Amino acid sequence: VDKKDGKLVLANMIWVIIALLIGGSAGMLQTFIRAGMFELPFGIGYYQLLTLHGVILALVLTFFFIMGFQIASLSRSAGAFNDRERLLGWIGFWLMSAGTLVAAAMIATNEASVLYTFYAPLQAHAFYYIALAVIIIGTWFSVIGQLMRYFRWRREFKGHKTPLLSFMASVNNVMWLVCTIGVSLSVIFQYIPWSLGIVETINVSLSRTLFWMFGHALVYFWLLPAYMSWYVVIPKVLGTKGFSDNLARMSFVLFLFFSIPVGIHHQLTEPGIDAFWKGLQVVLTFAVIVPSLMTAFSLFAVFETHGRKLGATGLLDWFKKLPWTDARFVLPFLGMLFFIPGGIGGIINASGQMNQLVHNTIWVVGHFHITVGAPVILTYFGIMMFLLPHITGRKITKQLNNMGLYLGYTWTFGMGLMSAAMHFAGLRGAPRRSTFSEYGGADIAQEWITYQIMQAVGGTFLFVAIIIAVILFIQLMTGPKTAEVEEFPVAPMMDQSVPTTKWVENWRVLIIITVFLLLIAYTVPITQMFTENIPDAKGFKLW
Ligand code: HAS
Repeated sequence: VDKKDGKLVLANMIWVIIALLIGGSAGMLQTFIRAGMFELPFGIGYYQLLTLHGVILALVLTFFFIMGFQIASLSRSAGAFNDRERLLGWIGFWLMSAGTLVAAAMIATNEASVLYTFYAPLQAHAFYYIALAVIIIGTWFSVIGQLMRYFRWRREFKGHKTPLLSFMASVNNVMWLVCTIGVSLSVIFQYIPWSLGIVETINVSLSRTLFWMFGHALVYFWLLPAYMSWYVVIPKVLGTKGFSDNLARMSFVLFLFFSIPVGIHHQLTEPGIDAFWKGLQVVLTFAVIVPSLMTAFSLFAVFETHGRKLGATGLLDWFKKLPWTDARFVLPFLGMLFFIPGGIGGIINASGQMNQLVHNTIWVVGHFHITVGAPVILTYFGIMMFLLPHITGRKITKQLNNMGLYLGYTWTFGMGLMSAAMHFAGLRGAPRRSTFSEYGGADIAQEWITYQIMQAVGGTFLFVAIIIAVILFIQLMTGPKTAEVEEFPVAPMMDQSVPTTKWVENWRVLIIITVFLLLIAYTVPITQMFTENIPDAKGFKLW
């Protein structure tokens, strides 16, 4: 990674560490409150803390990490940014930082206790929505700088296959530009005028639909950087080649197509959306599972071929040949293990009838902790293990590698316990987004208490893991400089020399298909929100 680009990457990563510490501490308190073991002092509200926890981890930590890692990936694979491209990255960084500080101030003063989904009719201070808009605009600046770097490479090396990492980052960036249109329209034309008192009412269905048009693509925006590492970095850490360049590109293209027209699977129990359109988006959701299955297949292929090269001959003994003492491998690998039940849970959620059982229960919270909270975050940790010393001119020492392993095991134990308890409690009906209550002595609520205590124990382990992580990351950046610098591992693919099918990098075609699917999935449901199903009552009109 180029030195000047490295500074920008590092600036983003420092936010990641701060967000981890604040958001993680809020998370531990959350589990104690839900277990009835702790009451918040100084009049701090439960939803205030929950908003802080969600926003700082799900939005702030992830956004800064993704910008930092993608800039590093482009600089590593396509070459250094030029001054203009890097400037866009810095403008993005400062806008995101300013937006984050204002949003944090609004949450701290209890002016924005609306959770990370900011569903209307919950209302926050107008500054909060403006701050969110500024954060999103900040990401656009950074993303455009990255796309300019990618397209400059294409111009300079006309006719050549683009570096895989740069292509992957660009898919994620284009997906981001398209999916943020919905939520931006909602924030600018609905939430800001409504919170300023310019209009009295807000169309709740429309705001939720525009949110989820963005909100589900958001989960893949988090996931794809982890997949970039699984496809490209992990094989190099093993000392082998990646499985297939073409398959990896195809899987990312499928994410571009199917990440956005699926948001209504978060609204399956909501009135105001026709069953046909819910059904269609469920079908599209099953399509977005395919690229994850392709990824799982590639990973197994890499692991097995690597083990066989090292002499494994039995059915599963190749498994033993994996580098079990290298934190750069173990952290993401633990994440992959979580993604097996995480993916199964997602498929359950997406299945219309089963969604009726789990929707709005704490099962869903369990689901997102074993998707974003484990595969994604553990892979981010694995990336930080090499990226921080790589940028600051250091090497991972044995002691820091071992700390990375402890981080992985503690996180896995804590997250495993907490999220398993959430899934089981959810199946017994425990609601999400609720503080401790005995529900008037209801028998069923008694059943949830054991699970709530398990969550608090898991939350405590996670907090310990966060302390390890923060100390580790600071040491990775500040230890003594070394002559030999940690590498940013990038593996060649087994089919490196095979040319890519032309249309896979024909952005005009890719964007047309993406927008076409988006229009098919959303035109009628959104039109109906203006024309039908809108009771003429305060709170349900457009404005
Ligand atoms: Fe989800 C709710 C459906 C994936 C995050 N999801 C959420 C929410 C979040 C979230 C944050 O259809 C809550 C939002 C809120 O606040 O209300 N989700 C899915 C589906 C998938 C899925 C179908 N979700 C994710 C990912 C997330 C994430 C990824 C974050 C990063 N989700 C839903 C639905 C809801 C939902 C409904 C709404 C629920 C409701 O009613 O509210 C799929 O993408 C999953 C596909 C994944 C797989 C797994 C592939 C496995 C791999 C690992 C291989 C392992 C190896 C190791 C190689 C098919 C790649 C091998 C070693 C061995 C030893 C075996």
